[in-house]
Amino acid sequence: MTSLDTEKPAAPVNAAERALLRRIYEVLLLSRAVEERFWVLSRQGVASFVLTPRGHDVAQIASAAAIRRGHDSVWPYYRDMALALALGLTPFELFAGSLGRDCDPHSGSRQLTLHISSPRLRIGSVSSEIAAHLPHAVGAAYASRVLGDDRVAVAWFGDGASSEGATHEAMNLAGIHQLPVVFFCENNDIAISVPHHLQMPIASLAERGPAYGMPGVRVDGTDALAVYRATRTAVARARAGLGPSIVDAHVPRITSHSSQDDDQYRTPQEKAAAEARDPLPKLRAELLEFGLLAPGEEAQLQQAARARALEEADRALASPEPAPARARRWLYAGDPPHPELARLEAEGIGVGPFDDLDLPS
Ligand SMILES: Cc1ncc(C[n+]2csc(CCOP(=O)(O)OP(=O)(O)O)c2C)c(N)n1
Repeated sequence: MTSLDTEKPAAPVNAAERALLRRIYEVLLLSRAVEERFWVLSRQGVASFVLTPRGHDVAQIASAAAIRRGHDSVWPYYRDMALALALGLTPFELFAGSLGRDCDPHSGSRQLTLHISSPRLRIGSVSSEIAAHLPHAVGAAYASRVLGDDRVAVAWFGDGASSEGATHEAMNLAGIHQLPVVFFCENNDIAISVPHHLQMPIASLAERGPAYGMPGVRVDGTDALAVYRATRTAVARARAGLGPSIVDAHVPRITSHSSQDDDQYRTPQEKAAAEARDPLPKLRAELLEFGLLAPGEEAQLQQAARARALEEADRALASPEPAPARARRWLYAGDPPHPELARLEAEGIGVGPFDDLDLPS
């Protein structure tokens, strides 16, 4: 690969960025704890399959910090569990969805696992079809143009999704109309088992940007600040009416594609290379270097994250499954929202992990 893998992480320039790094780390630990719990529940046959963000997580969290939570529109894909937590979704909401509970706030258990959505956080409900949500994001951006508001739409997707026709259609339309949308690729060099060079004959999706009439930037997706800054620039550009951008974040996929496959299509060397790019030890080292994490503090944070994941998973497990009599709920307009969803909506966007930081909005 290119020098991206070995570049030294960006240094924080101000107190807000230092505080941000620390918060990203806390969300990262929560995401890892939630993911571990998911994996156990899946192996026990209680939860359906799990797709982990491990390796993508820092890029997801850092990019989430660059948008206006509850204002901008979010178009995630199935691997974006850490993104969801960074935007203020709770582990309970994620577990309730994947465990098929009646109170699943995403869809009342009508969606596949980890197909997160949230009207209050303006997270769109997406399909399992990869890249199908990119035109939706462009549609949301077009709506902002028509309505004259300053919302930016951001779509997260993988390198495999970049091969789909929908990606071309979305980028082409966004470029023609210079819409306020950011295309954030979590490029892990593999789509289930198909490698990067069979998805695109170029080093980075960012290279396609100018051809669609937009800038494209490639960034080391394990470098939290670099991802935050690249996404901020793209979001600020869109908000200022200067049009769309592509951010291609180079990330490792540390686990198998999902808990349903055994990763046998990768060599032990390829798996070891992905593990070696784990952003967690890298971020920990940065925090220690900048004095943002006391030695020994991590164990405490980890324990708290695991306790929270366990408690919220147990609470989801204890909540009822949907009653068969309500199978046709929401087939027609007019059905009231689920009380859990109504409660969450009434509470508003709640408190997010970065809300109290002095970040530019
Ligand atoms: C249109 C379509 N084709 C194929 C699939 C099957 N499929 C599910 S995930 C996936 C790989 C996607 O890879 P990528 O976009 O790189 O994301 P990653 O899982 O690597 O994060 C494929 C091919 C699908 N869901 N939709």
